[in-house]
Amino acid sequence: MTAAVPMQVMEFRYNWRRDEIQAFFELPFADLLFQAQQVHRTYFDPNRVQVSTLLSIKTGRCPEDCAYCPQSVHFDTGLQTEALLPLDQVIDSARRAKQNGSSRFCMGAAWRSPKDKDLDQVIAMVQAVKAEGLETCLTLGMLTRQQAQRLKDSGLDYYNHNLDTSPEYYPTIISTRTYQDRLATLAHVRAAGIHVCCGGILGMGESRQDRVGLLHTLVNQRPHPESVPINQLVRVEGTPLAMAEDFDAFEFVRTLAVARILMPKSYLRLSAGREAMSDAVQALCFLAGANSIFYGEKLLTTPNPDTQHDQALFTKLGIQPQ
Ligand code: SAM
Ligand code: DTB
Ligand code: SF4
Repeated sequence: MTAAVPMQVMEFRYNWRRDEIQAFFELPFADLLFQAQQVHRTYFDPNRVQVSTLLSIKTGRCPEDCAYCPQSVHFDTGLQTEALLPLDQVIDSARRAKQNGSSRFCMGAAWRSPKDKDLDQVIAMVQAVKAEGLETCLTLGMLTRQQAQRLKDSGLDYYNHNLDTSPEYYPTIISTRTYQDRLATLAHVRAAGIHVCCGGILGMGESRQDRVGLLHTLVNQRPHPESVPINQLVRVEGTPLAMAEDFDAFEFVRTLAVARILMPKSYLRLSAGREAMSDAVQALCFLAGANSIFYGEKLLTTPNPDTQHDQALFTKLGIQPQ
């Protein structure tokens, strides 16, 4: 007999308790993966993976002090900084991403929050990328209600704004903003009618309870975020987390599986950290319910597996990118 897990797993709930979420983490690995597969197969084709490409449209010199981030002005990471990119460079990158098979183009800026005049330029980028036949996603930091509405009116499909970890652990990672600030922007994005992309980072020295706490916040949002990126910390020299311990691959896979069970219809993105993962671990991530990745040899500033390697992995696994 497998451990008892409530049968309401197949329902959509927004009132999960932390102890219930913890119980999924404690299941034997095979039982957890089996449940995650059952949920996954109810809502998705298990052999299809959505593919997005990232572009850093403004790089470095960010005033925030996120302990994981190579782009913070507080840490010396030797990063080459870059002002907001010209529109034609963004269009060139979007065209290449489409040729490589990406269906969504995500543009990220190292801002605490955009100024209204920055937004004018970013809106032109959203419109141009959409005209290339790609879905659009932005991640620009905190937004006001009015800014979120302007982005919606410009046709933006997704906004990425991560909660990163539990509310308790958050202040040890970032001191320049609060969890509540993050939740407020997420509420503005949701109210404007933009699809929400919201997830976190594993491997920052947090405990399993913090991973439970992150999922607890995510799964009790109604509706669930449409897209949930789960990043493994990319350790960058010069950041306070450069020397973080190796993160256990099984705990990474477990976290994805629990997320899949609790947010059955959300796209779960196996995000940063794939460069440090074997193909076998990535295959387990797909088995646990991950169904989206970033294509292309760079994330925002750090390396990602090259597209040919990913295409070979998909062929080996019989996965169709879309
Ligand atoms: N500045 C905006 C913000 O923080 O919302 C947008 C860009 S920021 C780089 C986007 C996300 O990348 C962060 O929220 C964080 O979750 C993730 N990230 C940044 N550095 C990372 C790293 N070294 N490893 C894994 N994920 C990272
Ligand atoms: C997300 O959750 N991961 C992506 C995307 N959203 C913007 C960013 C990962 C960044 C990794 C560090 C870097 O390349 O600078
Ligand atoms: Fe700035 Fe975003 Fe990096 Fe934090 S994660 S330092 S807000 S670019």
